[in-house]
Amino acid sequence: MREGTAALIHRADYQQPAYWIRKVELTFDLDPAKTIVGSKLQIERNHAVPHGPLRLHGEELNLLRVLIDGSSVSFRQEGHELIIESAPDADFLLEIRSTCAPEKNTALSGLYTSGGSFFTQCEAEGFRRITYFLDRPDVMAVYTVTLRADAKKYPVLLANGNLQATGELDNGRHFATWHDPFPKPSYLFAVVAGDLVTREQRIRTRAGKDHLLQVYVRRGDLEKTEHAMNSLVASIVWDEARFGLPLDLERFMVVGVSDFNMGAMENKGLNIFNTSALLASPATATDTDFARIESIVAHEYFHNWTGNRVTCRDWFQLSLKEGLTVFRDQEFSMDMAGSPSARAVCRIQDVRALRAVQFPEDSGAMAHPVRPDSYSEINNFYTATVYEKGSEVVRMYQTLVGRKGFEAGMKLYFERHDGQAVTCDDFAAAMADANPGSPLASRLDAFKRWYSQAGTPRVTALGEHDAAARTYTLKLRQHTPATPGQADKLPQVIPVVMGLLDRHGQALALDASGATERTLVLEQAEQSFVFENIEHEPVPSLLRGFSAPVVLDDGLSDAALLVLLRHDSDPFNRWEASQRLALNRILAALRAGQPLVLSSAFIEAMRAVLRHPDLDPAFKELALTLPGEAYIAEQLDVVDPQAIHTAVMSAQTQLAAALRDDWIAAYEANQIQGGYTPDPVSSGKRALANLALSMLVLDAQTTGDTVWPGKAYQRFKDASNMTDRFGALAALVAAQAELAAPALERFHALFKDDALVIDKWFSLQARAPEVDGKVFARAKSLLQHPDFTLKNPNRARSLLASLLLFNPAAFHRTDAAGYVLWAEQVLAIDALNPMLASRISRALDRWSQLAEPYRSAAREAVARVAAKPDLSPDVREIVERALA
Ligand code: LYS
Repeated sequence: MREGTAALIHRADYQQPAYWIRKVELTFDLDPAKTIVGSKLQIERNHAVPHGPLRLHGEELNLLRVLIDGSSVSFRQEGHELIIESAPDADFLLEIRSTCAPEKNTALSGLYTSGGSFFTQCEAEGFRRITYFLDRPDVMAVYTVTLRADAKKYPVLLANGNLQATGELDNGRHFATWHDPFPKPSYLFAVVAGDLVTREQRIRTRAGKDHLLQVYVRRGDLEKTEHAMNSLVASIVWDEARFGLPLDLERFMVVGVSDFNMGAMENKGLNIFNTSALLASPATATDTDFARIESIVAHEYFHNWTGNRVTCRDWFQLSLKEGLTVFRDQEFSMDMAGSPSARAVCRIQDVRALRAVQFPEDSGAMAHPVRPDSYSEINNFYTATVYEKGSEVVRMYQTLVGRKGFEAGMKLYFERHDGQAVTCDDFAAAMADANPGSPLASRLDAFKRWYSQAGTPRVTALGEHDAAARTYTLKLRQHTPATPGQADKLPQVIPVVMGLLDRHGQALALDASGATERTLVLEQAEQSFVFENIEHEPVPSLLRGFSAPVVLDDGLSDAALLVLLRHDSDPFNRWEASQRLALNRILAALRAGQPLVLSSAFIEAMRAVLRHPDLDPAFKELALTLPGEAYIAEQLDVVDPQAIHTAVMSAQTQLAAALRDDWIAAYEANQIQGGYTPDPVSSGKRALANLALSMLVLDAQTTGDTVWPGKAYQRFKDASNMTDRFGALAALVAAQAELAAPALERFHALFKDDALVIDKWFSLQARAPEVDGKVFARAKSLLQHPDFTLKNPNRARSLLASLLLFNPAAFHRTDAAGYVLWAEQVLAIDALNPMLASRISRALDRWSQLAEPYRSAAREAVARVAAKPDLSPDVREIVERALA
């Protein structure tokens, strides 16, 4: 059912439910057209709140009957609620029978079918599309679930917890009963039924308990599950070693599904994964895919404690589990990477992603605090702010209390809250109470502004050297810009990890102890820090490791940045210096409206990085990759996407030409002999070789050289793994080389039966650097490709998110054709899958920052969509916020 403007739900209005559900018994008679769900709920009144009617959520359900303690009862249905006025005061048993239609469920929320099997997705509010319930995370119950289905079509029947019974039924049907001993909120419920195969492994945890691990996938995909299984085992080992958190279930299952709205879901003991976040083989997945799978498998597994054992009281607290779990998966990936420089590479990649997506979010119409104050559709708040900025907030706790202190805080958090549904405040209190006397404990209230204030703080640093007094005074200032609904902000608590270097790059002692690194805590609008015994003007290295999610303006000259790039002991800041040098050039050209000319100092610095004997290839690749167009746009008050693209392309062409011989050397030096492994060292080499190749093919387009495009084509044909093959293909496509077309055709023919690879094929074409509107035209024509469909979220995203969200120069056109396409596709997808439509609709939530003529045309497109009466609440919320 569709409604007009959806109502806002406010965090301040939270109230406990009027009833608790303690036990749930569900039976499913599975049928794609009409599944019958029987539910028996043990309910008791919550005496802590005023007496009221029992109001159960239910959507898209067909109600058959309602009984209380075996007798019929009067009830009414209002909107998405089933209301029973006269529920008993004493504990009672509520029985409900209803049906739903899984095969018609294109929203992929609740119970749905995909590839002939049944799957569920309940977070945040999908359970109410399965049966009537108090579908809110603070209602935790023990579930017993019986699945009945055709034994031939659905030989595998899975639900949360432990398998209790199985057996045959009449008419070729069979059943399985599962019991989950852990009380859980409904959003963690899951069932799966289908014709699936499984990879199994047994492990023993430290306590000597045996556990069964299973990865379920479609027939034919089994050989692509080894990496996921290895990642799961590594995650289990890591969580026990790092945080003392063991696996608490006899059996832990992971299931892959091709139709899924996001990456994966942490249902208790039965994680469900988008196949794109699960399946990998060297021939079909890139290094990036391998790393992403490892981190998502870990993320969902880590939720078993941070999310499942301790869950959220209400959805405003989403970052309590997501920010914390992203932090945990980032730490895991770093620990898995091993060497300090491989750890830094992980950190750099995480920060790059934060800046590319969360920073723009935080300065646009959808800006919201890590703990939002209101929403109309909770699905719209599974955002980079809640996840990635939330993770940065957790990281700052660790910076302020230390690694040991953080572990102590986690321990106290679980001692206090295991089995409960709690808030971000509870987490903060545990961290502070476990670390009395820490810089966190004394400033906890101010620190918690990170949860309540939206917007990215701007920190300005000004250093002053007093030669006579031999002191260096560092003045730090902070300011957080206004965001929708929050005009004035208070100062935040900002940990600034820093050091000072002399002109030659030598680290200076910061105090009498000789320490060369310190964490300054900036907590006022303006604060000065004085360093003694500083002979000469130093070069400050601030915000090492990106110690806080802020924008830093330290006004460093190119000369100072070059010192940092060459000598800083902090690899993150070395990388940052490379990015700042490039960014300064690009911004200067854009602000002056002049063509970009790279200075020879910059080019020589980049050459030195490329030639450096000790730097890792992975680091070199990151340092030599120019800042992304979205991040550049962030630095400007008025954004002209075409001008930004032209400047970046020009910088790239110049780097390609000026370093040609070094690119050749780097390409040749980074070839790997022998079999494929996705370890950080090999993937770093492949990344640098791929960057070098793309530079050489790009340069060949200018010079008319045919050797490098030919070599790229050869590599594309002969590659023994997807990273090399796709890298070569991407080089040809990005340069618009003549060989791109035959390569694309060949690639499609080779992989036509592998949906995940065909997604890459679409995405590569839609993300290619725009030249004269060709990329847009090609992407538009791909909408008609027989392999394209809006119904599969991975496929829809591969073409449309790539074009509309990640290719600004192809999307923002002076003729507004991009906006017309946006409106058309958002509406078409909204009719099928509101969650997906809403994601795509966000491509225009920053229209007001655009330069003309983009600005007016974009606004018009948003207004046109907003004028449609039957939008989903999901899309409605996005377009209305955009226009507000
Ligand atoms: N909790 C899931 C995760 O691990 C995502 C659920 C998204 C629900 N709309 O990130």
